[in-house]
Amino acid sequence: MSLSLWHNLRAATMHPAVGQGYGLIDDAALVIDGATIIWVGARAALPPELQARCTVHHDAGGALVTPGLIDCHTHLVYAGNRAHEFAQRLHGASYEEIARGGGGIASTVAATRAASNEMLEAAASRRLQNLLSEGVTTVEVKSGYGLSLPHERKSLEVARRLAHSHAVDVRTTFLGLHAVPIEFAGRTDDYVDAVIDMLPQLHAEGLVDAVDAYCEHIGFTIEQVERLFGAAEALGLPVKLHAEQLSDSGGAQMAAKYRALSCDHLEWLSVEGAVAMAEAGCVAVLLPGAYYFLRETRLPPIATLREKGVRMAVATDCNPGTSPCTSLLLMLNMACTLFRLTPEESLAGVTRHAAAALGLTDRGVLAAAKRADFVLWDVEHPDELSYAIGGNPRRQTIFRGLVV
Ligand code: DI6
Ligand code: FE
Repeated sequence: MSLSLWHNLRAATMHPAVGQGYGLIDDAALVIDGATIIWVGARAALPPELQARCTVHHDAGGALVTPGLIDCHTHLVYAGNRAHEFAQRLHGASYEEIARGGGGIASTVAATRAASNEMLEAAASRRLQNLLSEGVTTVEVKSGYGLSLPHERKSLEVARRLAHSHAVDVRTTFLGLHAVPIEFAGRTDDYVDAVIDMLPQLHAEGLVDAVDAYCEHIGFTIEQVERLFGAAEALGLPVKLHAEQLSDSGGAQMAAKYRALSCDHLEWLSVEGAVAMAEAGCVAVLLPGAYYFLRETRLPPIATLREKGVRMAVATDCNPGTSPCTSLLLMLNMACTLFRLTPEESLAGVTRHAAAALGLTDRGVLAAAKRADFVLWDVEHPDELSYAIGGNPRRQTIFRGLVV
């Protein structure tokens, strides 16, 4: 069996067993067997018999290596854009007013339904390429701009197909409870029933890795989301939740009852919510792009999350309404500047903790038995990844053991 050796690199393993923060190893070596890492450590500690079995040697030229980045919250598959609403907001309209007036998510639903599979895939592919250019190797993609069985299926299929044409692993999340489509106007509970009916079908087609919902006063109530979560639980599907973004509705406590993988946004999260999340092992996915773009002023309770031991992830929330963002590196910077995360916390938020937010245990750190998804960067120290605004220091991505 042929092994490959990567050497002359500095590793930010992100592995707590290696050390606090980045789990740094200066002058590191990595041994890869096919798509799997089988050894990581200081080069001087590499067992000679293992080195002897390495038939391919890669000199990383002193680069920094990190795990492949994971964008654990995106709405990548949609048609059109909402630049006109951005302009409306600059003239004083609020996001909620635009949504109530029939714009917002509804306008993207109309555009997405009208788009052909090819158009939808091309639009998503352009956004995905931006993410990949900055070292993303796993991306989560939510549906939620279809809102009927055929259109939700179309979005999820497009998302899955992206993995065939790009060097990335795609995880799909069914977000049927994103908004009420016009054909159900005034009949929200009937729409919730319809979504509960869609779930087993989409699941049977292998299109659903997790189930999400938009729990908000302009979205769905706790009771409505609970009905869907009950159905997901019966199918053995994990759940996650858009929670406490614009108000504290107690969504986090409810999601914790269903052992949600993550609660996302959380600007209005209460202490009780944070405690419930900690007890359930639920990851807090922080979305500084949406906070920035909506010019929110209320920060997620970072100190409380830290104190209660809730793991924090960071993602783009790439969507046309509240975070038209395809730069995960920019989110690292904003997580630090806006949310006051440390650079170590930010990088953990797009690696180890992002993996946890997707229920994935085979990635997010550089360690033996993990997937060989990693990125070489032209930086000396990992702090530089969250420090810079713009610029892209990625040198090379290795996906499943292969140089991309
Ligand atoms: N995620 C969402 O689903 C909504 N906000 C957010 O952060 C809105 C998406 C949209 O306006 O299209
Ligand atoms: Fe979102």
